[in-house]
Amino acid sequence: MYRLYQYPFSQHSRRVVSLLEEAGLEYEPILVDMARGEHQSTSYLAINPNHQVPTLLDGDIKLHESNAILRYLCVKNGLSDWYPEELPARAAVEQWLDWTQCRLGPAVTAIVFNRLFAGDKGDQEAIAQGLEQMVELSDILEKELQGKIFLAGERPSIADLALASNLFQLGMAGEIPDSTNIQGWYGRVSQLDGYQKSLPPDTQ
Ligand SMILES: N[C@@H](CCC(=O)N[C@@H](CS)C(=O)NCC(=O)O)C(=O)O
Repeated sequence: MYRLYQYPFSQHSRRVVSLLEEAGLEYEPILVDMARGEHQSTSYLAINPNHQVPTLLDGDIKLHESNAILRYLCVKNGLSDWYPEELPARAAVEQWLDWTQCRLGPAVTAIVFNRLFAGDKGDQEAIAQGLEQMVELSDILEKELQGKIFLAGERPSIADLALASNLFQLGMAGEIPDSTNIQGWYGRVSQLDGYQKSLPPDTQ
């Protein structure tokens, strides 16, 4: 059985939980209570020296990086619905996974960490910069989703799960873009049972 070290308020953890739940894969969730600093503990650093969640354990394999975990689970379990094999759809999934990680993620983290998790130490300038970046990023995403059901076709993929986990985070800060295509797409991903099950307590 997979063992997943995770924290429900972590966007990177939730995308992995969404896939495990959607695909019906058996796993043991292990809470790393970040609010209590458990991600910095010696025992957790031995599992993931990056002091970050999630980490997946599968026998001798130990994996960090949420998107790498998503790809690993798909390949290992033949989840071609979630990680399509046909090249154009595969390329779209890869592109949006990387975009989520490299472009959207840092802006979301700057806003959400500093507004919600950093307390008095919240960096107001970082929030302002994140919000400014979100203007551009929302526009890119809104245009991409024009006429689309999901990012790589008519059914959801791991790219949708990854991106939606970031949007939920933005939602906690009251900053989900309110444009039509993003709202429509986010509504569709939000209806997925596995996505719902990944959400923090009291937000489902
Ligand atoms: N690139 C990593 C990022 C993971 C990450 O940033 N996790 C956050 C929670 S969402 C974390 O554990 N932060 C604690 C820290 O960096 O010390 C991934 O995709 O898994």
